[in-house]
Amino acid sequence: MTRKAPAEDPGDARLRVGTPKEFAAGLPAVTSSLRHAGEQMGARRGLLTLLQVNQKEGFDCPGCAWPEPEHRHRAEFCENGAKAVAEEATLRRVTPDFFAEHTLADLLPHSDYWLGQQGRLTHPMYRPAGGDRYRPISWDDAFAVIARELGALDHPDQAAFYTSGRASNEAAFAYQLFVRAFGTNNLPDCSNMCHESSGSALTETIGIGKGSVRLDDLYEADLILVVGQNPGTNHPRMLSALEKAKRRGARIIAVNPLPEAGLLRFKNPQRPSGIAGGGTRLADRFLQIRLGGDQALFQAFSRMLLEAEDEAPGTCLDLSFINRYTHGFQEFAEHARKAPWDEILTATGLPEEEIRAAFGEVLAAEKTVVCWAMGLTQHQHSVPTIRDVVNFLLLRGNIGRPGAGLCPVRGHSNVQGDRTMGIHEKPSDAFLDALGAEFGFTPPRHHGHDAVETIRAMRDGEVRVFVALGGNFVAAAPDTELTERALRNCRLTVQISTKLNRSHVVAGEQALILPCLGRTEADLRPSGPQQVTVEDSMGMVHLSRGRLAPASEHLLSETAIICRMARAVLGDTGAQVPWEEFEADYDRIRDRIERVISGFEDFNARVRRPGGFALPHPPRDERRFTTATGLAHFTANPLEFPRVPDGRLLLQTLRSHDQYNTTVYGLDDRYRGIRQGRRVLFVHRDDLAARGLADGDLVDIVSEYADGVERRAPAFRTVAYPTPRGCCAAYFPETNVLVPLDSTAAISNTPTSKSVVVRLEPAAGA
Ligand SMILES: Nc1nc2c(c(=O)[nH]1)N[C@H]1C(S)=C(S)[C@@H](COP(=O)(O)OP(=O)(O)OC[C@H]3O[C@@H](n4cnc5c(=O)[nH]c(N)nc54)[C@H](O)[C@@H]3O)O[C@H]1N2
Ligand SMILES: Nc1nc2c(c(=O)[nH]1)N[C@H]1C(S)=C(S)[C@@H](COP(=O)(O)OP(=O)(O)OC[C@H]3O[C@@H](n4cnc5c(=O)[nH]c(N)nc54)[C@H](O)[C@@H]3O)O[C@H]1N2
Ligand SMILES: [Mo]
Repeated sequence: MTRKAPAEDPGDARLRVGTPKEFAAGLPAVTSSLRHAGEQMGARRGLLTLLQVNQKEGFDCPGCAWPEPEHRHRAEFCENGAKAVAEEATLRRVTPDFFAEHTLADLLPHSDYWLGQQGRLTHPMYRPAGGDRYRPISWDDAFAVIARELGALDHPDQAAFYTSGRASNEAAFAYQLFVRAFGTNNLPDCSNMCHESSGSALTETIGIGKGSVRLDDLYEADLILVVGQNPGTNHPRMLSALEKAKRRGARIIAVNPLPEAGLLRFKNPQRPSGIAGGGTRLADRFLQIRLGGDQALFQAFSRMLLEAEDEAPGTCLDLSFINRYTHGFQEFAEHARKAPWDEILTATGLPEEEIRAAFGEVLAAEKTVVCWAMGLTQHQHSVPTIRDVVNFLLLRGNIGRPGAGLCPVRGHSNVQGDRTMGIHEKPSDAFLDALGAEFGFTPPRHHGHDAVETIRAMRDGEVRVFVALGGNFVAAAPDTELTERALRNCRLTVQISTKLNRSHVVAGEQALILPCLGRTEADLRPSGPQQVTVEDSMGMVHLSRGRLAPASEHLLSETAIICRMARAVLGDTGAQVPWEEFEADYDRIRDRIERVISGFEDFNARVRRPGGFALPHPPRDERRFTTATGLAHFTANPLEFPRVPDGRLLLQTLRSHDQYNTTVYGLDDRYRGIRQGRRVLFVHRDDLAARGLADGDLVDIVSEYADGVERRAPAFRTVAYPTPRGCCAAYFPETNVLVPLDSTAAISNTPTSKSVVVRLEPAAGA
């Protein structure tokens, strides 16, 4: 399986490689924000739009899920939030004329960047079976097509309903209700490819799959470990929080194979000294760990904590917390004391002195927070790794008290809220009971397909209709060639989207594009302007209201699309849901959310208070652990780490500074010194030399997996880079072709996008 480079990839011609930056943000971030906004929206609309981001009366930034601070700056956004907004508020349009001019075959060779740059979708479009292009369709006819195809299935489980984490709480609640009333739990979502490992590990060990810290905890921490995360690019507003923590005396340890600019030094563009001065040094220590070595590191820390307690009993562990609130300590301690140093050193690739020096910081800190993102969640052993993070924090009672805790940093701006609303292929019985009782129907009980299982089921002809509420499934999913075949194998694919993307081009026998309003746009219904709600990474729920004029008069809100689709598909059968009322006034949806999901008492009133409200988090709020035993669980996990055959490298697939997942804003990765190109492979200089290669050579990346299928991504430019020996990095989605569908994390089933075994071959013709 080889994926050709897209037509407009500049490849050789324009790529420029400079030195990686040592600081994030500062003036270049400000100019970059304004440039992107100006290009897409014009200077005036651009500036006015940016000033509404994350204000109390404005819209929630569609960029990431990092929470808003209590005291907001006039401009509470970041460079990459600004790009996300500009991307949505663009003045460019993809009209029916565009589709009349381009067949699907014409669109296929174009890059994701080119597709996204065409602009906002304006009309519902339909590609009938056998048609070579999309043509306009009315909303009613579009819903009739969906009703016909869903009605023709032998069983509701032959359909799957994907969600990307930008959907609002109201849209997500209505969607999962529709899907369950239709009769299936096939609700795969982007979480399955993202923080599922965090959710799995945390639910097992502390009883709730969400992080246990708030912003204030970060400010009060003595030590913050930032592990497997690149906040300078992906959560830039987190840098302000780290800076504030730092000013209050926190120490920061960055654990990452790459010396990411944002982790090292930060110039806060919201303070004058940040524009002109040298900025704040963030990480006090940088552990340049090998890919997948984190479980070993946390086992080493736990072992050393136990040994320190042995040496000076009563000084290191929080035994009263352990005795009162936890389960499984003895068994864990016995196992952790034996954590083998030789394997720890191999797995981490770190010198023992460095681990011991970092441990000195751990020991000195009374209150510790661990933050993490995809560097921890997308490995085969991610769930045990995160369990070992929990063990580490439990030892010193670092869960459920101020200044300490677990901080999985979420990606999409409402991915956490969508799960709270029931977007889950494995719903709990309690949730289904409450949903069924409220709406007078019997929800299906058997679990549905997650993202990877959905691809298999489409490939095998078991799922025939695929509906996506946002996202870009074909480009975000692993094993691109296989996923494309799977989607093409469907009778019907339906994409509810704001912008053109690959999932419109690689479609089922019949395909529908249902264009929707974005977060920035006013949603006017007969009962007045509507607002939606979202939940951030720290469990705060607040309102979001767009104000811009919609990109086209033909757009519907996501919620309206779902309600109308539900009426067309379900008719008067099954659940008693007032879809018309829901569509007319989202307060009515919130009334029902309040009755089904705990923590939303008095939802409509509380969410209208400035700043919204916090959802309950029993471990954080009252050290109440909602596990089977009612206690937090220590777990004894065998040490795992990726073992790479001789001559092979371990590849991680990550984000550049100019992209939002599959949306490519531009071709630069400023902090890593890359300009005008995305087909680059970051490799250690000695690993290049060992293969007889040099910096700048053109190579094919070939993935090796037990199924014997050869997966090849051709024509990548090597960049000698400070990454650990044996580890390399390249951008997704270009490298998704290399991630085998069956290579997933144990338990969470998340594709192992951060550990793909590869070999390098000189590119054909190079
Ligand atoms: N601008 C922008 N913002 C975004 C996104 C975006 O694409 N663009 N995406 C959003 C989404 S959905 C998400 S999930 C988040 C993603 O946020 P991140 O997780 O920060 O995203 P990645 O680019 O995947 O970066 C992974 C980081 O982990 C490191 N890493 C990789 N493997 C390992 C490992 O084994 N151990 C350790 N310790 N480190 C490792 C990499 O070097 C890199 O720094 O960002 C969200 N915000
Ligand atoms: N190899 C590799 N693969 C990965 C990852 C990785 O690190 N490496 N990361 C994974 C992760 S963490 C995630 S979260 C997934 C992301 O997977 P997805 O969430 O499916 O992908 P996105 O690129 O975020 O989706 C972008 C599309 O969403 C649509 N969109 C944008 N805004 C809206 C809106 O307001 N409403 C609607 N209806 N549509 C909208 C636009 O059409 C846009 O093209 O990718 C995963 N894939
Ligand atoms: Mo994500």
